[in-house]
Amino acid sequence: MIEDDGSARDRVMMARALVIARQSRFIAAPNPHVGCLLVKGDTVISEGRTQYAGEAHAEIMALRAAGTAAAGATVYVTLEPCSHHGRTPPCTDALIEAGVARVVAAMEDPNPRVSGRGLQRLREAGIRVECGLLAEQAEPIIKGFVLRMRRGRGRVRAKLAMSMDGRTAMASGESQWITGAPARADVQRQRAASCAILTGSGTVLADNCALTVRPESFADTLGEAQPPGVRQPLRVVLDSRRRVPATARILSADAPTLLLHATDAPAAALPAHVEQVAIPEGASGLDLTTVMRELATRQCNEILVECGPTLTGALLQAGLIDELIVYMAPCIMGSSARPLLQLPLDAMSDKVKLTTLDVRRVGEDWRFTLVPSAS
Ligand code: AOF
Ligand code: ZN
Repeated sequence: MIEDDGSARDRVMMARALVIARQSRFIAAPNPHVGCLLVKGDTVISEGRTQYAGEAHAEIMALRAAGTAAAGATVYVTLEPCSHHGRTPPCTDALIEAGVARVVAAMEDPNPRVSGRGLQRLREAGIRVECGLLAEQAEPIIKGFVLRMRRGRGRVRAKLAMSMDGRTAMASGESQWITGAPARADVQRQRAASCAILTGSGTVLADNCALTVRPESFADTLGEAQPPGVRQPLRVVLDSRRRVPATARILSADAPTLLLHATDAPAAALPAHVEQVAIPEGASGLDLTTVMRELATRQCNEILVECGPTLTGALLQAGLIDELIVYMAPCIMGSSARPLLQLPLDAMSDKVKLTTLDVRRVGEDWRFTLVPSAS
């Protein structure tokens, strides 16, 4: 029994709802992953989390599991319940019909079709409504969705792996492997939680990478509730001259692939399942802002960049990277090996400033999460 005015209980319940929300991060996109709890007193009557797009939202899952016991319950939900008819009917209507007494939401839904209307509708139905509890934890877990709703494009994170001397490949291009198995499994998890994996033709030609999600490599962290079949993110290849051969692993049929090329690229006979879109060219290569716009139209919340130093450097310089995820391995690759980024700078005043969000050890390697400064 938690003894106070109820606010400690509210925090505990919302913290649990956030845990449940995270369990849907591999399946919910382009929907935000949301967690929901129905509670009476200190007892959790049911839990629900967002299913695949077009299927039930978190609140509906929790209501279904509770049945008639939902009447009079308090609802803890990590995002404002929706009030619109999207791929599914409004959660607000289902909550009202079930007769819940109180709704505690962590944050408003940034979707302009909802944005406060869900909370208002619940209040109008006589339900006690509060919003903002643990918002500082709720927003980061659906950051890509929030950015897509607010600024029109999702979150772009660039993943890099380097040696202690900041090298990412030998002069020959050989780069397998710099980091150990735990770090590579960590990348698999990042991929699985992404809507798109962006790379360049240089990386594809050098590594013949598949860039698919292999759930067996991180099965230990999938959670018991994980439905079978993790979603395969869209593989996006920037290949202005259409140099990637039809036999490349990245064009395999086991995951969707979008090949972006220049308008005047030579014709190529690629497998029919590979979607090809022409993008205008910028100063060097495809116009990267247009590339990101193309991904926004495809409702990509989370975009993981896994490419070589040239494209990563260009994206960083264009201000299109929101976060760098850098794995640093305890090895030295020497001075003829390739650098982390192709970004020629002359003066100390030109240096790109980064803010460290997180540093942690992953197996024998270190993972830095960094945000480029605005200026
Ligand atoms: C909720 N609970 O679990 C989620 C919500 O097309 P639909 O019907 O699936 O609606 C998608 C929108 O619903 C999505 O853009 C976001 O605004 C909201 N997501 N809302 O009540 C949930 N995932
Ligand atoms: Zn909903």
